[in-house]
Order: sequence, then structure tokens, then C-alpha cells
Amino acid sequence: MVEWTDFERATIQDIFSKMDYESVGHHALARCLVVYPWTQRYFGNFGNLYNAAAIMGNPMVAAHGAVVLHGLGKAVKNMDNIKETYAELSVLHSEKLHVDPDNFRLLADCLTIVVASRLGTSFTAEVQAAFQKFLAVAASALRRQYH
Ligand code: HNI
Repeated sequence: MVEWTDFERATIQDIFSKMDYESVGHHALARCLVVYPWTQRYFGNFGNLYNAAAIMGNPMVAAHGAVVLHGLGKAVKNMDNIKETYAELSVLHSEKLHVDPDNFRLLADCLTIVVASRLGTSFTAEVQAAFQKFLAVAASALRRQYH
């Protein structure tokens, strides 16, 4: 089981409690689709992803970004049991969506960048370390049902 320090727990909970899931999710997913264009292949039914402006303005990207963030919010509420919390979601991404698990890391990096830009100077190195640890644990739980 993952061990969390009091600082890590408090930091993760603080970041998510103040987060605008809709906006942060939207920007993080849009960034991922622009910066790593091969991730667009999973969203063939989302319509126009032609360029950065189209991606940002696509309402399905906005909606799905929020879904992903709410998914992460579930892990925040279950920090001691992220594996179990994500068991079904892992099966879905593996067996149904066939998402290459390397992409979890790419989306996590885009999310880190969006959160860093929102938090400004309060996103210290220690806060970043806690945040990235959390995302790494979430990504590893999402990878668990791949075989
Ligand atoms: Ni992901 C659906 C959570 C990363 C592609 N994804 C979901 C759903 C949640 C979710 C929640 C909705 C499930 C349902 O309907 O029951 N995804 C997460 C989380 C991460 C993540 C927490 C990592 C932080 N997903 C990714 C990545 C990709 C991805 C990196 C591809 C690049 N996800 C999808 C696709 C769907 C999806 C595709 C289905 C979308 C749809 O509605 O058609």
C-alpha cells in the first residue's frame, strides 16, 4: 500500500478542494490533445479536433476533461485504496477503450502544468512532488488491469 505523509495528504486534499474541476479538466485534456496529437485517436467520435483552437472550443473535450477530473476526485476521497477504486476504470481503459497506458503519464503531465499555472508561487517544489506522486499512484492503479 502507498504511504502518504501528513503533508502529502493535506496538499492533495487542499489542491482538489479548491480546484475548478470543469475548467482544469478541460484545459488539461485540451493541452494533452494538442501537445501529444496521437492521443486524439481515442476521441474519434468527438468531432472537430483539427487544431488547437478547435480542440479548446470543442464542448466534448470540455465535458470529458471534467469527467476525468471527477475520476481523479474519487481517488482523492480514497487515497488509501486507489487500486480498488480504479479497478473497473482500469478494465474499461484496457479492454474496451484500448488506451495505451503510457498516455496516463502524458495527461498527468499536462494536468500538472495547468495546476501549476493556476497556483502560481504556491506550487512549490514540495507541492509539486506531492501532486505528481498522487498522479503517479493514480496512473499505476489505472494500469493494473492491463495484461
Ligand atoms: Ni479516461 C473515459 C478517467 C486518462 C481516454 N476516463 C473515462 C471515464 C473516466 C476516465 C472516469 C468515464 C468512464 C465511464 O464512462 O464509465 N481517464 C480517466 C482518468 C485518467 C484517464 C482518471 C487519468 C488521469 N483516458 C485517459 C487517457 C486517455 C483516456 C490518457 C486517452 C488518451 N477515457 C478515455 C476515453 C474514454 C474515457 C476515450 C471514453 C470517452 C467517451 O465518452 O467516449
